[in-house]
Amino acid sequence: MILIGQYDSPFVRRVAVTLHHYHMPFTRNPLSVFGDKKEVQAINPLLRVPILIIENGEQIVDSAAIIDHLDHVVGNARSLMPAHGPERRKVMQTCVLSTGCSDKVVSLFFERNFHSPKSISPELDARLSSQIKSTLDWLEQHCGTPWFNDHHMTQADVTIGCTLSHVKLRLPEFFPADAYPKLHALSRHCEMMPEFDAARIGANETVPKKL
Ligand SMILES: N[C@@H](CCC(=O)N[C@@H](CS)C(=O)NCC(=O)O)C(=O)O
Repeated sequence: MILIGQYDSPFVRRVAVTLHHYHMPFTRNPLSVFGDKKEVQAINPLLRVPILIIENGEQIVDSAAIIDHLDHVVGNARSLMPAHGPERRKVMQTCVLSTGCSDKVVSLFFERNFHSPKSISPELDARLSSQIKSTLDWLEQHCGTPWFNDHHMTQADVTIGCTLSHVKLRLPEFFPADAYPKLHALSRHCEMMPEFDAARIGANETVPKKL
């Protein structure tokens, strides 16, 4: 399998961590949605990563669709997504909130990175900031220990771990050291796992200053 995308994307990274967790071999093509626009858009008309090319050549886009495929391949006994019931709903909802938070972090970072301070909309900045902050507050409030769902590592941990490393990288002021004690502990716990270690952001995996 080939995973396309850079690890500074929380969406690409959560796919990589999941692949490593399931011990599924893959190679990575770290194409950039900025520097390699044509190549990425030839595969995904939305010009977004991650993209996973599976063994038969099929191309799957979107981290949720990719992880759903990987979960089916490993089967219920090994899947990071509980098979049914309230636990499945909780993990699903948590992943939706965590990836939604990452969407807002990407939007706010792009807004600030690609506009001059004069042309940034303060209203949009405030809206995105409140969406990020209130979602991190919700995650903190519902976070267990040592994992989000206490004793079981699930896809919620993979996804939140990647959301948090991305917030720290792009908008660290939203995740100060003296706030969110449970999320800081979860982030440290995740980053010590070999599957997270195997998906560290490379020094050259960056976003340009201009589109
Ligand atoms: N819902 C998608 C979101 C993917 C996404 O937003 N990827 C970003 C990288 S962090 C991207 O490719 N952005 C380029 C763009 O939308 O212009 C997923 O879960 O895969």
